[in-house]
Amino acid sequence: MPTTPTPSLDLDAIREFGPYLQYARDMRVDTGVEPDRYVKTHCCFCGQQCGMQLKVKDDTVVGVEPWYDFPFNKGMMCPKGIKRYLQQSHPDRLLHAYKRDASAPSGFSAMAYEEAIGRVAAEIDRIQAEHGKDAFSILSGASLTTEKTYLMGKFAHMALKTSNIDYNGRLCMVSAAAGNKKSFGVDRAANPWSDILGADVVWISGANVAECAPITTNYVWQAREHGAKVIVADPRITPIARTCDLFLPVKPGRDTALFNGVLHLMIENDWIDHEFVEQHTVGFDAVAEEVHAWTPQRTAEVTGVAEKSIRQAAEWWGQASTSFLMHARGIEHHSRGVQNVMSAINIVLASGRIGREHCGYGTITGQANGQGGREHGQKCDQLPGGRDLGNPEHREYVAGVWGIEPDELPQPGVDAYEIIRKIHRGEIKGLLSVCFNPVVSLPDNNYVREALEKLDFYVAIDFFLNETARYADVVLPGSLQEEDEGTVTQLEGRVIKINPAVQPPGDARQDWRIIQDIAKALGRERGLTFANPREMFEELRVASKGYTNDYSGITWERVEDNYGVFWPCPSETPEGVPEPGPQGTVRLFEPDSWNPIAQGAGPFYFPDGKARFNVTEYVGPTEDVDDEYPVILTTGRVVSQFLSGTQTRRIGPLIDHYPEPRIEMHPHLAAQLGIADGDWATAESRRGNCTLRAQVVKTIRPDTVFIPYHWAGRKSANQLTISAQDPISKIPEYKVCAVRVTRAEAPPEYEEKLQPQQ
Ligand SMILES: Nc1nc2c(c(=O)[nH]1)N[C@H]1C(S)=C(S)[C@@H](COP(=O)(O)OP(=O)(O)OC[C@H]3O[C@@H](n4cnc5c(=O)[nH]c(N)nc54)[C@H](O)[C@@H]3O)O[C@H]1N2
Ligand SMILES: Nc1nc2c(c(=O)[nH]1)N[C@H]1C(S)=C(S)[C@@H](COP(=O)(O)OP(=O)(O)OC[C@H]3O[C@@H](n4cnc5c(=O)[nH]c(N)nc54)[C@H](O)[C@@H]3O)O[C@H]1N2
Ligand code: SF4
Ligand SMILES: [Mo]
Repeated sequence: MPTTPTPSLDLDAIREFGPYLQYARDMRVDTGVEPDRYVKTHCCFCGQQCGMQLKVKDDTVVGVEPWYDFPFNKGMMCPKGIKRYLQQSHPDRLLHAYKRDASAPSGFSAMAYEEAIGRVAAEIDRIQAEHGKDAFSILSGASLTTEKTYLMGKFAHMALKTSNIDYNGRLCMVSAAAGNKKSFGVDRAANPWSDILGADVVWISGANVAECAPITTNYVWQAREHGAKVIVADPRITPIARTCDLFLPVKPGRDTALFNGVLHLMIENDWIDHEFVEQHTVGFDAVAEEVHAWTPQRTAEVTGVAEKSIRQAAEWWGQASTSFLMHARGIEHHSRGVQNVMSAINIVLASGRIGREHCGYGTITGQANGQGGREHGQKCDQLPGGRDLGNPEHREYVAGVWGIEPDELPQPGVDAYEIIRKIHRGEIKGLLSVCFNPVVSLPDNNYVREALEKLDFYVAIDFFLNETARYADVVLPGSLQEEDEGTVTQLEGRVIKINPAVQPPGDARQDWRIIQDIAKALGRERGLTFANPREMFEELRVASKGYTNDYSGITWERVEDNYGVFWPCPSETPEGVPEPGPQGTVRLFEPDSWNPIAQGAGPFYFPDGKARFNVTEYVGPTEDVDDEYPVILTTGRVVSQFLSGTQTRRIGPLIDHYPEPRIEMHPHLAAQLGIADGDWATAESRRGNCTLRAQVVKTIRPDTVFIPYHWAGRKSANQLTISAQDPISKIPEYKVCAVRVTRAEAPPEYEEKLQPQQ
């Protein structure tokens, strides 16, 4: 393909200190224009994957319209989804390949695409020849379609033969995944969201539903309209908490104690479904023994929640006849995140309310493809279909599908943060990143920056030059979601179809083409010559067949015809086992359901068909407060910004909504520190510091401050956070570390940049 010559990219403004980005507000896209066509597809941002229509004119996305028929959101959207169209013709869009160039004012100059691919292949070859296969690593992402994530795993394991691939879901869904696997044997929300309607009690732990899963708010409120009691456990009175019936202001890092305390009361009052526990679970007695010590008084002391409220929560939960429990990163981003998840599941299992209409459980998936992206082989220990890279039988099956010997597959590698540590130690020399911005999103990011500077060679694939890509030797122009097609699996476990609306502009390419171009330039294109994403999906169907995440019965047509298909959806079932309906397995764990692990022995995904109660011993956060660092810092999100902000910090109307990160603190703490609303304040941990304006609000525990993490450089919350990880899931402990907070002078470097340029 011919390459258009270009001047060097004008990145002067994009600097480490509070980057100047160009804002899409300046684009004057006229949303009133009559489009050439409407494309039914889904949002590129969060895991709810709202159905929407893109308005397309002259190969440009010019606006968004509701798609009322899509059943999950019925035309509703949040501010991010409505403004997403401002990315595609954004002035910052990468239209060419770039190389690092010290003589260019921006540090980068454009290069021909083919030359860039050749350079990448040569560096991969060199590094692997000199230092071994594992010396080249990959960091991938869960905003990619499932087809691309499948390709990334295959590229790493089959073409590069490196163990070292992992993904940004390591920062997101892995505690939920591990807890679900240990309790249920399978990792997916157990129920469709329609089961929330009609639940007597809705329990929400550590999820800022209204800001981070906005459409779910509607489900919760509809349940409330029908009389449901809503319980929210969070250190902050979030917007959903303002409308709940019972608020549990849990101290960060204490959720296992809270759930153990609730189970204690359920046992004491005999609010246990004995028949279900007996028939469908194992391990209850050991858990009962563990929670025996969690009296309401002790639970209150540890969690900071009043004894009265704990008793009320246990009573409502214990006596309900239908219920839905959901949680998100608030209980999962911990060094005991998996324990927290299992302790939540324990109160669900004890109630017996799962696998039936209006009786449900679900972890709220974060990224667009946070579900599908964690299933098909881009995790460091995984093969497609949820199979294990360390399991000889699984290796044999997938190797058979790929036409290679099992011995040719590498052994499991290490998690994303450990990849960074290996880079820091000089054990890994090369990195390819796609759809991941670790400089902003990983904890203790001063360490991450040091590591990136040590790389021999780094190539990043993105459509914007994110802050990590600024460390790259070569940047390749990838595709936006609307420039490609494929499937994603949204938070209910429903596989849906992303439809292409426009072509990638300039030299930009669909990400999968770029990966295959690299494989070809390496001379390692065997198995990586797909003509389009549909071919990848067809292979994935076979590669996932017969195991937990079985997609073999799903076709793109079936997805389009049924507003999505829920996995597992086998292409054939044993004699006597009914095929799943047209929408696949909508609800998991129905009493007489069949799955490939239990083979009819019971509804859960273990050989005996029974769910597991897991003993959840309470262990506090890795770094607790002390005299030197007396305040708890917790971090998270705001409604108008998304993740590392690469995308949403470029969309003017979203910036206007929340232009700068602030340190949220209670008036009591603020008074103690002599800080008024709007004053500058410095939060300092053992790892770094950050000076931001204070936002004094009554909606947070007085012992805790909150900083949203969507900003880079000196505004990044991850300068402060700790890289402690859960020993099982390896998720970082974003939700608790210790800081001290002091009043500060305005930091001159970024005072002037408070408001985006007009
Ligand atoms: N607007 C917006 N929406 C998003 C995203 C985004 O960046 N912006 N990202 C998407 C992604 S990838 C994800 S993972 C989800 C995240 O969605 P959520 O998990 O809902 O969001 P967070 O803000 O990370 O944290 C949720 C809540 O946990 C609380 N919390 C902190 N510590 C604790 C604790 O120890 N215990 C309890 N019980 N609660 C605690 C915080 O106060 C916060 O209200 O959102 C998705 N949706
Ligand atoms: N302190 C703190 N840190 C956190 C969290 C927290 O709560 N607190 N939350 C964590 C969580 S839950 C998450 S999910 C992570 C997210 O952290 P990241 O994954 O690093 O964040 P993203 O902004 O999604 O970065 C993805 C990059 O991929 C690009 N991208 C998006 N879609 C595509 C695509 O289709 N193709 C290509 N080529 N590129 C694409 C975007 O432009 C962006 O530059 O952050 C984590 N970090
Ligand atoms: S960000 Fe999430 S809630 Fe908002 S429109 Fe997109 S998918 Fe829907
Ligand atoms: Mo996430």
